[in-house]
Amino acid sequence: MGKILVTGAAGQIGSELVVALREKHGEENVIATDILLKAVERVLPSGPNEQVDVTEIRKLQEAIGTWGVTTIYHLAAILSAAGEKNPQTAWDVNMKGLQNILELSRELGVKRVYWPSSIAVFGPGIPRVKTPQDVPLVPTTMYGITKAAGELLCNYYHQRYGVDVRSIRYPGIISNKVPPHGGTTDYAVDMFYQAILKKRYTCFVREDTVLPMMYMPDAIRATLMLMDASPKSVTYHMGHNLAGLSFSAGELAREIKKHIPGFTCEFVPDFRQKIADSWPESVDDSVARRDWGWKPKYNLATMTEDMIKELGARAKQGKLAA
Ligand code: NAD
Ligand code: AKB
Repeated sequence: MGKILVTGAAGQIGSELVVALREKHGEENVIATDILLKAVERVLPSGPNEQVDVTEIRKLQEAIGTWGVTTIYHLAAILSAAGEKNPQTAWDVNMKGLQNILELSRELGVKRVYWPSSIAVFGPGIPRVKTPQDVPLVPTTMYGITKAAGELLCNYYHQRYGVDVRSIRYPGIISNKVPPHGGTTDYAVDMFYQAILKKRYTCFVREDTVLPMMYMPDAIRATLMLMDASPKSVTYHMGHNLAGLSFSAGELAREIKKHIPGFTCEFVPDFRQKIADSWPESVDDSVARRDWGWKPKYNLATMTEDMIKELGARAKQGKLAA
């Protein structure tokens, strides 16, 4: 079989997606790459790993050619909060990286490409509850701009060159293996770590802030479902809306308190509040449900229970650090 290349593999999603792909396709068939080789070797100690900067087209070309890559999961990116601190870098990494991947896929005949978009494509002036799939995309962050432009670029490469590129507008992803960094939805993960380690947390968005979120097992399952779907059932080559859970920061704190009664949370909004306020509270994912059978499994209660079980077990072994 052709090999699978994953970029940005050391990150929050890559570190778990690579494990799922290696389980499904065989360890030797999935090449995990990241700009940080040491980080990828630490989180994915077995299987082929390589240092690849996605902004360097020659290095990418060499990796795709040498390994005989037929499928790419392109995850490398700068996220929303980090992108607001350094918009130029966010543009360079997110746009140049995606263009390099699409161009090489066209040139070298890569059969299928996965590229995640985000709820960050949305901006003000649209319904914030059950945001429809097709609304004007007017994001207010550089990250959101790169995701909206990236969706158009994916659609262009599909229509013009037939590149089979597929995409999901991930909500904020909640997970317990590699902590997130540089995003606006990070508080929904940080809260768990701090509740377990210190029994208190200072949350950087208001208590009533509601955002769409998803537990990692659902996100991985959705990604594999979309990539396995037959080309006929994938009618969309821009990002698919995907709903999992929607809750306020206060509701999450109260749910955690059910398991850790002494937990206290205060809410001290910083610059990320403005980003959160520009995003939907929930999205309408009927296209993904209709076209490739998407349905989430986790709700707030089951996700919280599982997070606390996993992180609590690591804390007991002295292996948990935020
Ligand atoms: P992350 O920040 O945890 O990981 C990104 C990885 O990319 C890091 O390991 C980093 O070292 C690497 N990277 C950065 N610049 C690079 C470069 N020039 N070349 C190669 N690698 C580089 O991000 P994540 O949360 O795992 O997100 C993965 C993808 O999913 C991104 O495209 C992100 O926009 C998207 N997404 C994530 C979420 C979420 O909540 N985690 C939500 C929506 C969309
Ligand atoms: C971020 O907060 O930047 C990401 C995202 C929703 O794209 N988690």
